[in-house]
Parts: sequence; structure tokens; C-alpha cells
Amino acid sequence: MTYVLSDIHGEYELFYGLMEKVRFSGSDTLVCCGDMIEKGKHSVRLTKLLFSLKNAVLLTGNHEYAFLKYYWSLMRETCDYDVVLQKLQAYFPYDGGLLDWETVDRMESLPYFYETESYICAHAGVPLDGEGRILPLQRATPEQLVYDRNFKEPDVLPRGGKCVFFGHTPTVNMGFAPRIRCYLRAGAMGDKISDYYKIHLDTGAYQSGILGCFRVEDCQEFYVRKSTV
Ligand SMILES: [Mn+2]
Repeated sequence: MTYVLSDIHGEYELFYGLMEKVRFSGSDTLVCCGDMIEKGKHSVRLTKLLFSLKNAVLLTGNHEYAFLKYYWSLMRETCDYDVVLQKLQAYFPYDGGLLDWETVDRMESLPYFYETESYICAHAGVPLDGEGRILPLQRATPEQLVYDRNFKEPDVLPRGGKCVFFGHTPTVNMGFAPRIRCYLRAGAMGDKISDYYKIHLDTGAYQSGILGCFRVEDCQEFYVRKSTV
């Protein structure tokens, strides 16, 4: 089975609890649509756990992108790699000491989108033309994919048949419940992924204490909340 989620933001325990709940195993696939780091206390611990999974597709979010931009600015200032690593560790006030070069290098190699026959994943959404058709993702800039402000709006529905998974803005910030928001096509049942225009994944885990994921094969949602993990 394939589980898609986003915006874990250092909430290691919530993520671990969610994986236990779905009985995530070596035959499953995880797709994380970015923003593993910051806000919560276990950014590096969580990132290393995600990097240790063989069957995970991890994407860059705006928080990883901001971290990488800081990293690239440090590399322009000095050739002393020890100084650079120290400063990168200080970027994470709680568990920065766990940060090593392997983790930094992996972070730098993460893609900005993931596309299959039936769905697309990108942190903040995908660029659309005037008619709502999805523009070629290979030509999108990292900034478009991690900072998009328009795609989340309820009346923005991508045409073309592929469902788009995204996060970036907690659904509560738009006046909705801290749940995954699914945008069902008119007349569709909702039991297969092609029934959806887009799926907004950000349950605002850091603030709401609720983290959810969406199972692609049967379109089921799963949630954990802080008091239960
Ligand atoms: Mn974000």
C-alpha cells in the first residue's frame, strides 16, 4: 500500500504512531510531501528516520528549501566544513547535535515533485495555466513548487485527470477542521484516486497535535493525535 502525508514538522512521535497505526511494513511505500523539519522538537531525528526507510519518496518543502539556502550561503562564506556543520547544527535548537554530513547531503538531493500514472505530489501544489491544466513540472522552479500560494484555494481545481497531493498550509488556517481535505470530482464515488482533483494533506500537526495520511489504493484516511501516541 502507498501512504501519502506532508508537514510532519519534527513531530517524531506522531509520525511513529501513525506508521504503527497503519502497520507500515517493508512492502508499503511512503510519500512525504515535504516539511519534515522545524517547528517540532525532533527535526533531525525524524529526518534520519525517514532517510533510513528504503521504501520512502521524500520531497523538499519550503522549510527544507530554506535550510538548503542557508547551507549554500555558508558554503560561499567559508571553506571550513567543520564551521559549516556547526552552524547547520545550530539551525535546529533542539536536536541539531544529531545532524551529520550524510543527512545534509541527502536533504540536498531530495526532489521537488513526484509523479505517477494517476497522481502528482508537490509540497505547495503545482503550476496551472489559465484553464487549470497542469504545466510541465520539469520546467517549474523550486520556488513555485514549495511556496505556491494559489493552489490550495478551494476553487482551484486542476484539470487533466491526475490527482494532486499537497500540503504547506494547515487546513485550519483556511477555516477548516485539522483533517485531510479531499476535493472529489462531481459525480465520483471517492473510492479510487482518479476520483479526486486534489488532496490537501496538512493537518497542522505541530499546532493541532493531529497527523494524518492518505492511502492511495483504497482512499482511506488515517489519523493519530498527540494524546493517543
Ligand atoms: Mn510548507
